[in-house]
Amino acid sequence: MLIVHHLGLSQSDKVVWLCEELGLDYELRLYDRDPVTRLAPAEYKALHPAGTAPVIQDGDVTLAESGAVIEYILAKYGKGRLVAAPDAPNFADYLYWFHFAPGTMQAAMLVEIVLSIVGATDGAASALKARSENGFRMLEERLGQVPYLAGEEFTAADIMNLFTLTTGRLFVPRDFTDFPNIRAYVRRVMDRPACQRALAKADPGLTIPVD
Ligand SMILES: N[C@@H](CCC(=O)N[C@@H](CS)C(=O)NCC(=O)O)C(=O)O
Repeated sequence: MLIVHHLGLSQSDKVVWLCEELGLDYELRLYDRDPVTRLAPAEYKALHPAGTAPVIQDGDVTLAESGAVIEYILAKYGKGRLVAAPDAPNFADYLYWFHFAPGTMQAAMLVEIVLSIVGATDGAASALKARSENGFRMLEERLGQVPYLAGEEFTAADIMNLFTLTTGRLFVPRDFTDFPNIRAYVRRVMDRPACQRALAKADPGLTIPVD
């Protein structure tokens, strides 16, 4: 059976969400972050050399890296659901926004965390910080044009991006007052029953930033 190892308050919540969307039979194992470092505990780090969430196990396969994990589950068990096919007009959009989450936004969030730890405020720090600002502006613009990131339909590109707009803000606070399209989008995708089920299973009792 597919085993999803979920680290609390982490982007492995997107794997739980995908499994719920697809109606898969899976086993969920929960881990708390170290209360002091807020990093993964030793037993989570032992699952995969990367030492980061998400990690899944499926038979002999142990896989980390969020994009790889989501693509693996979609390819093995998705039956064509939640993806844009190569011949679909929005295929390039699907790919772009799918990879936008780990490739741009989460990298930018990590940079912001490091900058705040070292207290850097110089020009280089500002230029690096501008990356996430630019990313949020791009998301706001895109979501003013289409209801979902890949276009008219909800896809795995949306599953990839929600963490940055919600739980990720517990680590890097971000005010979306001036981003009405992002706020409406977050409510739209979080209203999905599978998303609600995933949040209740992955981080029970957690109130995550929505607006
Ligand atoms: N590029 C990796 C990044 C994974 C990552 O940094 N995960 C965070 C959770 S959001 C983590 O494991 N943090 C705890 C730690 O580093 O110990 C991916 O997309 O899976």
